[in-house]
Amino acid sequence: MKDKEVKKLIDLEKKRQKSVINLIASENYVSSDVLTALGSELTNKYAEGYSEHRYYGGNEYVDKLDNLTRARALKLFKLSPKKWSVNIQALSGSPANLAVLVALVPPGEKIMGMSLDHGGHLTHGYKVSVTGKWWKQVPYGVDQKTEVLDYEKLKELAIREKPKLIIAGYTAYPRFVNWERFRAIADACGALLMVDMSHISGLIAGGVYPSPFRYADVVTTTTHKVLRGPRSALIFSCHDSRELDKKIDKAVFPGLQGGPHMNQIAAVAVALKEALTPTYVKYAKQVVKNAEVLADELQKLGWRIVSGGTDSHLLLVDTWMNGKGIGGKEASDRLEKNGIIVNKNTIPFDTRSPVDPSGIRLGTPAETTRGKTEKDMRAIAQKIDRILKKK
Ligand code: DSN
Repeated sequence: MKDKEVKKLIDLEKKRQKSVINLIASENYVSSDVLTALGSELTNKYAEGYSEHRYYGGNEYVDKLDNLTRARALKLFKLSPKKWSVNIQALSGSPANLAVLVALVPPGEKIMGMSLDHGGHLTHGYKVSVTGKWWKQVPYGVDQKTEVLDYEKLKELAIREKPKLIIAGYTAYPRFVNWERFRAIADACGALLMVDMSHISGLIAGGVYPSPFRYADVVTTTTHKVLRGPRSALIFSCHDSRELDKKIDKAVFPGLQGGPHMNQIAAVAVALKEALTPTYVKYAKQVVKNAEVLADELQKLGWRIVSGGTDSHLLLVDTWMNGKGIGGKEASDRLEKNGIIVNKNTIPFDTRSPVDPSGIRLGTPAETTRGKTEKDMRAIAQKIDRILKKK
């Protein structure tokens, strides 16, 4: 690479990534094939439109790549093209979620989404996101005592508020979600059900987390978390008389975006094929085992784990413990100084501020990619404990 300044920064970041223990629940390390596709000549191509209906010439191979990627995405989640469509052009998770709302919910209407401090995402209608400005969020959360979803309370809320669309699937909820119960709630108030499976799509692909497809009308996912692809997103929608898929395609292009990033789409295709292998299934299983052991060991060392554990790749540690411990910011800073990268995180019913909340979020996808197993997780938990308890 001729640009020495940029080369130096890339090399330093590469070195940093290798030298730390990465417990950011939403990060991962992609394969060299994914990197090759990302850095390919496909970045030179403009391909506005959809396969076989483009606004520029020269899309012979791009169309083939587009068709291949969509076929792989449907195959990975065991979906029939007769029942499901997938849009592969959204540039990442936030624009994907916005596209669904633009397509399916008139501005000013209500959308029901989990509050940010309980584990929801900004784009599920939080006030600082455009999704909270153009639509009215009906916020919901977990039960204060159990710290898990209370489906009866959700149903009462949905019937009272009558949102047009309900969003399930979160960024900081460690437990299984009962998609069937969500379908019943959506039906009880006449809402569409959208599942944002960004955090768990890799676990669903690996068969270690329940699939939402039997129950949802629309499913969005980023591709760079457990799924281990490039930063991008997929939007799956039911392909029926309601024409949700057509509305979503129009919202993505020309509604919100211009030309798709075809190099990114090629890298998604590579990651999807990787996720279709037995090696990936083994990986997904290990991700969950590692998270369970990390939670268990921290609990043994005296830390409170939100909801008492995890069913997935992530866990929330209450580091504050009603003033007996330390704040999430200090915890995250201290860990980073000692080579462990995490993010500070609110816990449900947090009394502290989001910039210095009561907890941290830990995830195992990245370290599992690097070959870590249960014994490493026990050692990491002990290291975390020593760092956080140091006076
Ligand atoms: N920012 C991602 C996360 O860390 O969960 C969600 O988009």
